[in-house]
Amino acid sequence: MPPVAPRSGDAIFANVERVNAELFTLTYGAIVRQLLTDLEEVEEVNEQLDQMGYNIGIRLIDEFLAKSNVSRCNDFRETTDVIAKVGFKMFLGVTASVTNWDADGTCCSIVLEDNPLVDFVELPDNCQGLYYCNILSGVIRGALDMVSMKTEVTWLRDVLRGDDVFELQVKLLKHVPEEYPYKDD
Ligand code: MYR
Repeated sequence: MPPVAPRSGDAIFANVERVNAELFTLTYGAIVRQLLTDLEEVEEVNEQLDQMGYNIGIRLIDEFLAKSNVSRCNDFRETTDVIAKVGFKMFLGVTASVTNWDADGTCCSIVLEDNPLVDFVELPDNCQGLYYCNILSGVIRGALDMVSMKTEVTWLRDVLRGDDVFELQVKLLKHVPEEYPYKDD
């Protein structure tokens, strides 16, 4: 029998991380599958995933702000950049880019080339109306709600629907800046 070479700590952690990521992906897939079984219409599944994401987002923002050391953003551009570069990295292990800004800086696209949620996923023909990753749009909407930004988040492109990348449009509907009981000066 060949001797078993001891693996370095780094190799073990890399392996644990990979297994965790796969478990996360498979668990999400199982949730979507269950919703497809339980609900009659694909649109209801989309709605349910978005709502689940929203409920996660309104809680996740605290963890994000505590762990990321991100300070208050000056505008919506900075906020979307933080989501794409820091938020996606922290919770999904990938980064995204921000493009397609409108003239007044209230609407843009977050483009995702890698998306671990869809590893191993192929949609059957009867699920073509499904927004498989709708949990993500809900997470963003929920997290932004907690920092006083009302948004509408819509999928424009989806690899599972034959597009080359994932593209989420984030539209700022209303920003209610928090008022502080003191003046900075
Ligand atoms: C502020 O101005 O208070 C900072 C606002 C930062 C908002 C960042 C929201 C992070 C959402 C993470 C989404 C991850 C999706 C996988």
